[in-house]
Amino acid sequence: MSAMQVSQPMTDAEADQLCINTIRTLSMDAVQQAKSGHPGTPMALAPLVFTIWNRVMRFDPQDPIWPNRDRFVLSNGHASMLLWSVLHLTKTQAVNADYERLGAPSVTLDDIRRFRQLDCKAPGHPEYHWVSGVETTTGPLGQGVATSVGMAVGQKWLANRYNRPGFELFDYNIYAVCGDGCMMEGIASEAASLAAHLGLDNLCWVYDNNHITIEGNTRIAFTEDVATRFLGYGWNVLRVGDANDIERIEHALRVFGKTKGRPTFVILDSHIGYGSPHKQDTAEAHGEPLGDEEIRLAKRSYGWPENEKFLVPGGVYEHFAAGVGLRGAKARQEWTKLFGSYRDTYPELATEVDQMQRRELPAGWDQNLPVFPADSKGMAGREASGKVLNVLARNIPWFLGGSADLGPSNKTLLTYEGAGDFQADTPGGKNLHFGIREHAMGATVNGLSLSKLRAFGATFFIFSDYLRPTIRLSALMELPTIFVFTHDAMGDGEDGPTHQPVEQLASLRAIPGLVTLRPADANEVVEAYRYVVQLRHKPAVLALSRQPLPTLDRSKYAPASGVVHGAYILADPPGGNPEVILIASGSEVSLAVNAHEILVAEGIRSRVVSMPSWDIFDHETQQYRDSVLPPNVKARVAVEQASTFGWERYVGTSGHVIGMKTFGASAPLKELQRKFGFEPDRVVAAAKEQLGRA
Ligand SMILES: Cc1ncc(C[n+]2csc(CCOP(=O)(O)OP(=O)(O)O)c2C)c(N)n1
Ligand SMILES: [Mg+2]
Repeated sequence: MSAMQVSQPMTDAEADQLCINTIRTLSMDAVQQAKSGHPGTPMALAPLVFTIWNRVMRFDPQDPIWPNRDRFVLSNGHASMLLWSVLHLTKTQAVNADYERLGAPSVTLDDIRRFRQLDCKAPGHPEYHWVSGVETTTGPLGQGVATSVGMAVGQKWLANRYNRPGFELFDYNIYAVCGDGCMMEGIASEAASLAAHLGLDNLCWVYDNNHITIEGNTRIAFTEDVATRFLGYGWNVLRVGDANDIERIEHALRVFGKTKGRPTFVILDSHIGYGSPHKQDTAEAHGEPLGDEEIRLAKRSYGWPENEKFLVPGGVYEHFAAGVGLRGAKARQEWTKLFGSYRDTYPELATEVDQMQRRELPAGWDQNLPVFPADSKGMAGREASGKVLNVLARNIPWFLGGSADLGPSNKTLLTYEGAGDFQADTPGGKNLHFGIREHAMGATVNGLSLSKLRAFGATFFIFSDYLRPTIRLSALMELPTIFVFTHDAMGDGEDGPTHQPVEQLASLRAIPGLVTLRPADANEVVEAYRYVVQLRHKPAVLALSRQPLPTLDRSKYAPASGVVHGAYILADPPGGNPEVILIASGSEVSLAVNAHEILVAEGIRSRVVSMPSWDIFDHETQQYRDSVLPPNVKARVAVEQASTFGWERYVGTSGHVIGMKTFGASAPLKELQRKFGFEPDRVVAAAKEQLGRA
């Protein structure tokens, strides 16, 4: 179409093409202006994204968080200009963290002009929370598609619990677009396998089969038969041989809509950098600006005014308004009306939906949380955790989760009457069985959190490494996902160093915004959960012991409610005024208490600080922190069965840290404790040394 025709009356087909070319040219111009970014894939996938959004998706740009909207996930997040273009052209509105509509566009043309610049709403990759209309943060390849599986599980669960005859409250679909990179990443394989097992027919992935990645043609590294692979998983596999054929694309999406009992995988053959005479089908089109001259040539091939930049021709906004805009508004209005009468008929259920959407907890969420009596034999952290999880899952209808095949070991099985298993034919179950797919588990629980459910995922602490990228993303997205990790130190002795976490605590503590908690006894486990469940915008990791830990006598020592401060004074010498401070977490707290008793008996004024969470403590006031760790008390010993890395911040450069400087070893726990110095005598000796009384 020539520039002249732009303002003329158009046929629908012309308007479609105009919209598609607007997405293409905005993307090219933005990347060129930023001198960085990925133009080629938006040029190729503009017809796909146009078709999904303007012809199929049920999404109201006026309310991008309407609960029954279809979800769109751009798993090949480097092609973010696709999303910024379509959010802009549909005039999607901004909402804030309190879920209020701001009466302003989510992405302006100015944002697109400032693509990839500080504070603009068109960042390098899609960022949930930062730009309204982004359903999940993507960029680490494979994460988007895997997270979409959690969204699909979430929809199934919501539909099962809240839909009633005549009230289809939740019947939305999830569309994810991905590229070769996503297909190569292991997480996508785990997630695809799980999705097919669970029969998630609300899930559609479209694979941009362009044979190009950064290093060149995929023949250098990726020659498998992807279609056969997905057939093997049990997906419905479709193929569209021409990424410019929007009728065929629409047809495939309609087939997806009718496919029952399995997810749909659409292989879309495309040409990266479509329309660029010298860059099409090359790796250069992937991640480099095209250059001014090449942009002119590409625009010429689209029939676009060659020298116009950031042009949105007349009719484009209108065509989106008449497509997704009208369809979405109508769907949302109908839904809002439906939900109104649902509220009259099922007030309790409607209240649940409201609370969930705002990440609030139902009344009575903490009733019946256990209190454990003092017991020197005690209880394992995982054991106490299992009891708490079962109470919480009962009290909070939308609290659910599971383990990567370690449920009996993690003690995460929800065993109360009616908890049930989540399977294709029982989508109301609250026990998720992720199989041995830790990475997909992390993405799935994130997808559930994005769907406003409260979800937990569990495995051994050592295998947190297998899902670490998803933990990081939950923190980046500010999602209240809960990660339950048991066997948190050397407690599984005989399994040896492959199973003994050393550096995991330090590395998780380094993730901004993540709350890591390592409770000391059964009552600290309860308090840790009490804290975590109330978080609305932060993920949490619970590191729990395999072996029994003494349940501390809270009439003698401070109450476990101190957990809420991250660290608290557990024990002080008679009359207070400590001269040495012992700081510990988890299983080492009772060890510190034993050492403290010995020291006090010898007339040494020691204090024990239980420090389940650095992160929480660091957010306390200076005054509180100084009251727990008085700056003038320099004699300090930290004890933790983990890497010593970072403990200087609490013990100072002159303090002593009893921790791990090597990997562990295979032996009974008692022997390991002796070998690595986790015994009261060693703590006592270190304290005396600190005081110069060794
Ligand atoms: C986990 C991960 N590894 C590596 C990268 C860096 N990276 C970004 S895009 C890309 C190539 C992706 O190829 P493909 O998915 O085929 O995208 P296309 O160029 O076809 O759009 C790579 C390696 C990344 N973003 N995430
Ligand atoms: Mg590719």
